[in-house]
Amino acid sequence: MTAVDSAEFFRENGYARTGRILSREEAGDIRTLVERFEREYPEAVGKLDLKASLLFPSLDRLSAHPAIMARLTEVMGPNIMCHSASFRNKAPDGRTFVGWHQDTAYERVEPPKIVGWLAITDCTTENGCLRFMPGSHEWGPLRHVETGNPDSMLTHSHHVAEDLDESRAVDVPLEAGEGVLFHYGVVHGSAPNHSDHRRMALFFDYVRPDSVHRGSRESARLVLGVDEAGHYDHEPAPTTDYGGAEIAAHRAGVRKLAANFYADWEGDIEALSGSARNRI
Ligand SMILES: O=C(O)CCC(=O)C(=O)O
Repeated sequence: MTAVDSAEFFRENGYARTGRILSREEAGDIRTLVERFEREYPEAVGKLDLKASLLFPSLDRLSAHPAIMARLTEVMGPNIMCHSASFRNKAPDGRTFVGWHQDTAYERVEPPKIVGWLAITDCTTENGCLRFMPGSHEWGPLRHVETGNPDSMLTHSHHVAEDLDESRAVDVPLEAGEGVLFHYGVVHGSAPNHSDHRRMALFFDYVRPDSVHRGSRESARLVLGVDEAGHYDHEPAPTTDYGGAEIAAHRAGVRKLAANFYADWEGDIEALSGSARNRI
């Protein structure tokens, strides 16, 4: 049976399983969309790493899915913006991993963002499901180190610098179509994929419209309620899959995000992602 955690569990532990958001068939449709995109535009696969919901109407609709909104409002209130949508597709290579980290390491937003992470394929301990350090969202910002490890799925290849008591870690296996919400400050990661198939996941970063973001002005898309604060530029809804206007809106949004998240990045923003992260 699909496990569901309460809002109280979220406040205590920094994460909570949402239960089923999509049917297996609907999750399969997203997989098909991604695989078709990878075949047709292999050079653009990195665009799936950030703000992917600006490129496809079906992902934009999913970012505002009533079942996700119902769970989010319990912990975020009635007004919600989607700041980014990212695929994390982990090859079955036994190497690619996500080190223990807090998302707050490179992005400071108050109140912190909440991530809605959806399993597109079954995500198991064997194929590297998400793992959490329960309660670590209350630990405050931890020091992180950048390792340069090419097998890290994180573009800064960072992880928490101090020793963690791994015996406290909790794996969160999910069936395709199930989700988990987590607090931006919770320590999380995922181990290599030792199965014979790719692990696929899609997550949305959600912010409150009245949240205060460190750095220059960014954009986001209002998915629930109203924006009375005006802290973010409003992003347009995509109307066609990977059309010209969609690509332009995506580029504009990613540039604003990258100005803060990758402030010290010296390379080409377009080439930021898709290296280890969404390897086919
Ligand atoms: O999908 C995963 O395994 C974790 C991804 C993650 O934590 C991140 O990209 O910040």
